[in-house]
Parts: sequence; structure tokens; C-alpha cells
Amino acid sequence: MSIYKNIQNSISKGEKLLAVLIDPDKFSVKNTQPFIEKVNKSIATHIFVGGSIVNEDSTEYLVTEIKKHTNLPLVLFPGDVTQITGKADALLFLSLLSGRNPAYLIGKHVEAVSKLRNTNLEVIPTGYILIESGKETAVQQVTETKPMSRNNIQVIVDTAIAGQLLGLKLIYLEAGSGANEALSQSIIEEVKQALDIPLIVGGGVKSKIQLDNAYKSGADLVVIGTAFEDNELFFDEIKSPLSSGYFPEGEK
Ligand code: 1GP
Repeated sequence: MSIYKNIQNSISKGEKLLAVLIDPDKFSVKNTQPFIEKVNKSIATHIFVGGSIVNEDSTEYLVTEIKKHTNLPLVLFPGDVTQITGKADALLFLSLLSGRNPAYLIGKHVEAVSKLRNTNLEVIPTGYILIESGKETAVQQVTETKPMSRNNIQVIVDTAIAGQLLGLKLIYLEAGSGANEALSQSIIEEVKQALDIPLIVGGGVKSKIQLDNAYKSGADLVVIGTAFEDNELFFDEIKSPLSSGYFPEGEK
């Protein structure tokens, strides 16, 4: 079954998903086996690989190493075309809907096609929406776009709906890697209510409470990178999928 169908199935069963994000630029390949063993034992359901600034070829090498140690689906979350490798299982084909830089709306996608032609990657069209989080993020710098204001939720909702109407299959709400503040519950809630497609949330999630809050607000899949990079004990902190007191929708 495709990775996208699996995500839809999990959502229909009320399951929450967690992706551990590994940035090839910040990760030491020597640490792959012990780190991935921790991922395998954790509640993580997916591994995402990608970063804003990554040396060419390092993604393919890292993906190959990770694959030796896990059966979890490995999804590329690329900052650039150079990070596309057929060694992964799927690719988030990202359109940066929050920005107005044509390179990240269509230009890089055209460049990607010649690479994709030689792979069996599952390509998942994804609307990527960067929201301000208190400090300038790498995505902002690399893409030369501004994040959306967190105060105007209606425009964020409309942007996500526009993505869905364009036929995108996922919406990824992003506060930016290492964000000071994770996305507010109200932003997640309102976007989720407006969408029929799965919702990914990431950026600045550093505690179990923030993770649970994102799920309670409606995130179907949460992405965490920095908290694991900074402290692998975070795997122990998030042992259970949801804290007690959480009730899936309809079971309150
Ligand atoms: C970044 O959303 C991801 O693109 C994860 O962010 O590194 O802050 O967990 P963190």
C-alpha cells in the first residue's frame, strides 16, 4: 500500500503519526545505527530526511545507511532538487504556498522531473505553509520568502484551502526548524477544520505537551527534528502516543 494511503488509513482509525526529521547537514552518519534503533523503539511512524542547506550526495548516502536499520517509511522532505534520491520511499513534492517565489512554486519542480524519471519514488504533492515563529528561519533565508503572519489565521486557512483546491494531497504547516514557538493550537485547529486532506505540523515542538497539543488541535502527523538532535532522551519523554486525558474526537 502506498505511504499516502497508509496515512489516510491511520487517520480514519484515529491514529496519530510522528515523523522524526533527520537533516543530513546536522546528522553524523556514524551515529545512524544507534539513533535509528531508538527511532525504531519509539512511537515514530515515519522518518523524514531533508534540510534547507545540504551538500549534494550526502542525502543519498544517509538514506542508504538509514535503510539498513529500519523498515519505517522513509520520506524525503527536500530543501532542494539535489536532495532527491530514489533510495527513499517517497517524496514530499513541496509547493511553498506561503511565499511568492516562483522557483518554489513551480521552478524547482520542473528541475526535479528529470531526476524523478529514474526513480520509483512515491511523489506526494504537498502544500508547504511557513508561519512566523519569532525568529528568522532557514526556510525563509533559503527561499527568500516571508512567512505568513500568525495573527491573520483566515489568510492561513484560505491558503491551505487553495492548496487543496489545486489538488495537493497534504498540507504541511511549518513554524520552521528550531522555531522558538511551535504553532498555536488555534492555527492548527482552524486549518484542520477547513481541510479534507491530511495535515502535517512541524517546527519548534520540544515537549510531550506540545506534541499532544498539536495532536489535540488536529495535526495528523507531527514532525520533530531539533528536539531529537539536541537530546536523544526526548525519545523516552514521548513514549506513549498521547498523554492521559486525551480523547480522540468523538470519544469525549
Ligand atoms: C522543520 O518542521 C520541521 O522543517 C521540524 O522542526 O526541527 O523544530 O523540530 P524542528
